[in-house]
Amino acid sequence: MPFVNKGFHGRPRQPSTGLVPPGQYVVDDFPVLTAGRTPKLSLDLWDFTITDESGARLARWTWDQFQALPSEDITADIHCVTKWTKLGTRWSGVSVDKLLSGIDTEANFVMALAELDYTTNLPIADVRGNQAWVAFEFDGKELAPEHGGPARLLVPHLYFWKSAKWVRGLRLLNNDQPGFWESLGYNNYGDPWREQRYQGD
Ligand SMILES: Nc1nc2c(c(=O)[nH]1)N[C@H]1C(S)=C(S)[C@@H](COP(=O)(O)O)O[C@H]1N2
Ligand SMILES: [Mo]
Repeated sequence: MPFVNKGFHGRPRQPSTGLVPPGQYVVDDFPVLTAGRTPKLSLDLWDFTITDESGARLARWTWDQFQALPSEDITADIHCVTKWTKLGTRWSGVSVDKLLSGIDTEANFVMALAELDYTTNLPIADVRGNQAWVAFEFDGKELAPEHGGPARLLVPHLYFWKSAKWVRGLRLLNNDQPGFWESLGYNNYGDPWREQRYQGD
């Protein structure tokens, strides 16, 4: 029987695949991995912007405007490069497809920009096609600060360092550039199914 769970927002959820990528082990808890401290963010000052390569603003939402966008429930398996996998995590968020829908761009890559200068780069194709969200709820509750609240990127098909916590925007890039971990020797793409942990994998 297909698993269809009507969530709070009335959309069907995708089930966990139950599959575990090579070299990973399954955890029940939700580890916190942060390089540095947890920023304190005021929702009054929060915004999410999409900029082009020159930094020109293409779109901007305040917290209230962002909350008014159509959101989706997502169930996904997440895989950290430090080898833990958590199956069937449940989120709510706005798809990046929705955020990019009004924007005409030839960009091939995006840089996710987060608080405290955390960045991570992705091909734009990997944040399109219902594969990436800006998530603001986890397990039916507002996203906890240590897990990236008020909002984080969620790109579950890549290693979890691509899911930038405290994300504040996307910069559209014509040419790829490494983000924070990518410039420290982690793989540029980070496909857990091909075990792309480090440069050269
Ligand atoms: N802004 C920011 N985002 C981040 C990180 C970080 O240090 N800063 N760590 C990344 C890594 S390596 C992982 S595994 C996940 C961890 O998310 P969690 O703490 O919610 O488990 O966040 C990713 N996003
Ligand atoms: Mo990680």
